[in-house]
Amino acid sequence: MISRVGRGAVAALAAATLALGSTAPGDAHAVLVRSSPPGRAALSKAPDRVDLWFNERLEAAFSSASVWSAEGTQMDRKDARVDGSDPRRLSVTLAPLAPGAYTLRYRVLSVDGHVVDSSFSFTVKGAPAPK
Ligand SMILES: [Cu+2]
Repeated sequence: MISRVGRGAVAALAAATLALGSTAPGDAHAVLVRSSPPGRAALSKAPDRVDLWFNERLEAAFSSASVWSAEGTQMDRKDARVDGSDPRRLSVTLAPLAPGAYTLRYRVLSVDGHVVDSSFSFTVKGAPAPK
C-alpha cells in the first residue's frame, strides 16, 4: 500500500517536472531539433537553402547562420533570417554549391537570453552538373 502511494507520488512529480521542463529558467537554451539538409548529409543535388528548426523561439536580431566551403569561402547569400511567422525557424539561402564538403555554422539567441553556437557539415556529392 505504501509503495503504491509512493509510486503515484513519483509519477506525479515526474509529470510536473516534464510539464515545467520547457520553461524552467536556466534550462531552456535553443536546441537544434532538425535541419534541411540534415547534419552529415551526403546530397546528390546541391541545396539552394538551409533551414534550421529549434525547440524555442529565437531572437531574430541576434540569430544567424552561414555556410562555408572547405576552402573557407562563405557560400550563403548573407540573408540568414528568423521566419516571421515561425520564430523557431532560421533560414539562409545559398549560392550554387559545387561538389564538396560544407560547414553550416549557427549562433542563436533564444528568448531566455542564452546564446548557442554550433555547426554541422554536409557534403554535395558527384561531378559538376552537366551543362
Ligand atoms: Cu537557456
